Amino acid sequence: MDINKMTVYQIYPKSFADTNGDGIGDIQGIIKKLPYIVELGVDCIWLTPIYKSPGKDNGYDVAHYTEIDPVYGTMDDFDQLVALCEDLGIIIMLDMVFNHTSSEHMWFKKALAGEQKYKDYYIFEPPKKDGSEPTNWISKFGGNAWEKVGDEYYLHLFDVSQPDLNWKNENLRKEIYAVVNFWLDKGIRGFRFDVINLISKPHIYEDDLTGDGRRFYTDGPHIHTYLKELNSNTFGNYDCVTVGEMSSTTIENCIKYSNPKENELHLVFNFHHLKVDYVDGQKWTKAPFDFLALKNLLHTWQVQMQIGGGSQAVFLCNHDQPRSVSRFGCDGAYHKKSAKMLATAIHLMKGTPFIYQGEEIGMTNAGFTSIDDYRDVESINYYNILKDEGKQEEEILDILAQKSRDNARTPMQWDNTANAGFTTKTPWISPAKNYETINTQAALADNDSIFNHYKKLVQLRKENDIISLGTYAPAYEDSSDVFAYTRKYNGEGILVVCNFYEKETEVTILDGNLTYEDVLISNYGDIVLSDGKIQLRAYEALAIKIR
Ligand code: TEU
Ligand code: CA
Repeated sequence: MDINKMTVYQIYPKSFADTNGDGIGDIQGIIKKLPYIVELGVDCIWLTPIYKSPGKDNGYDVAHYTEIDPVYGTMDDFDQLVALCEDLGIIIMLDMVFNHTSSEHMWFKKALAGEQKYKDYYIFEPPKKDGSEPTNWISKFGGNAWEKVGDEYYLHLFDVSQPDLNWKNENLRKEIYAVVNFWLDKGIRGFRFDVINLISKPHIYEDDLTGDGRRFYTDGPHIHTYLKELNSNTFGNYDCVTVGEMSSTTIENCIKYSNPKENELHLVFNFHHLKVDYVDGQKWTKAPFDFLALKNLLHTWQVQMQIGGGSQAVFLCNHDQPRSVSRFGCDGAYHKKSAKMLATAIHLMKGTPFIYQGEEIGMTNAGFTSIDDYRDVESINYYNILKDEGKQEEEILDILAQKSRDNARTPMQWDNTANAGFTTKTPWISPAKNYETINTQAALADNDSIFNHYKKLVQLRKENDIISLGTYAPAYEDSSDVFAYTRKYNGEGILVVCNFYEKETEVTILDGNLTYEDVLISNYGDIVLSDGKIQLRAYEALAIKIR
């Protein structure tokens, strides 16, 4: 499997396509839309969790790892999808959630019933002497990370309904390997491991006097040993692609996670570049994004991962993030131009690009104005926390409109009919109001669409070794509005130049002999050169051949 030539398309099944009118996307919906995925040209589809789950965190609270949740269909539906994808040469990447289970998982139920074997699958600790929580750690979804049952507490780094698993326990690790092997036996060759760098907890549990506790369990003490063991007991024996979701990680660890010599994973996601609109590191705030920080983080990770021989997933959006065109581009007057610019910036980098469903048509933030529109557990928790802190309703809704994960979870916009063609009945979450103009039907009918730009980028990566294999170097590092880099391979290269703003700007030509024929891809269709400079219009993006 050539991960450098591959582009992955992320499907959030719940919001993709509903075929039975219950308002929730399903496996048959994915099957129905396979021709659309083929048209885009991607090599792999990542499905966020479709396993049996009470759905408190939309499937990231797994109650049974080897059963399909009835809301998505049956195992027969899944097998049908696998067979169809195999014929089409599309790899299915499944989401593996092994930091925690649902509190509805049989293991946890047995643990609560007092069965020691299963208690040891989780992390139970006695209270502090005063009876309070074992540590002051904060859950990622708000509040203390420990929940009391009887006279003990269990750890939940996420929702209270997501108890953390105890990876120190070898029996638990074997259960996990059995799950991965079950899906390997079904022919699955792609895995995305949810918050996998949080599984190795510290030897002792202590208060974090300087932070929220993450420094004790992020990239924890045995993490590399666990991943090597996971690899050798499961997917390491097959031709697979794996990607680890790394929360608050470091480059040094990500090199280890993904350098082939380490036999851990193939790719990593990091999120530092998606925190550039946090105020003082806090997500639940509202602010414009810091372009220089974004640029610096993208460059630093590209360069350092290259030096260390690691590989990364490159992306601007997923089901946990606001929509990239609303966040880093312009979802008004320069919708098309800026969406194509962002795509160009990401897809010509070193690594494996991930497209999040709807990104390829420039889907925008949800535009919700009432708390009743929101469904996400994290958003609702923080709505209440911000209220308790004394913030006004209007300000809170403003923050949610910018930061909520539901921005990316509105129904996929297929056409201009009711509910964006996602369902014939009531959708589980409302679509964004702009579906009448932003939808796949309109995109497919327009040669100049964002969709066609993505399609071209996916194709270029497959055909062009400079993009898949070339070395990366930052360009125009001093510019305050342009993000640019070069890629070089076997004496040939490309220069990628992206204006992140509406305001026109310019950069000095590196090579004096550029002509329009040298443009590999652009969002304007022509290039403006004058006085030895490339003149860049609003949100202009260009990839130019260089020597
Ligand atoms: O997300 C991990 C995670 O910590 C972040 O994505 C988080 O939701 C966000 O940054 C908070 O500000 C993964 C999954 O992608 C997410 O959907 C799950 O809710 C979470 O793990 C728990 O399984
Ligand atoms: Ca359905």
